[in-house]
Amino acid sequence: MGHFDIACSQLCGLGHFRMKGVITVESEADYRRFLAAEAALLVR
Ligand SMILES: [Cu+2]
Repeated sequence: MGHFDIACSQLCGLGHFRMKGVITVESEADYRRFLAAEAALLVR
C-alpha cells in the first residue's frame, strides 16, 4: 500500500512528457469503505 508515481508508457504525442500521475494503493477494507461511502452519496 502507498502512493506510487506512474507515467504514460507510450510516446503518444504532444504533451507526453507531462503525462504523469500518482496511483494510490489501499487495503481491500479501505477500498470497500470507499465504495460504500460513494454508494451512499448516490442514493441521496
Ligand atoms: Cu503519453
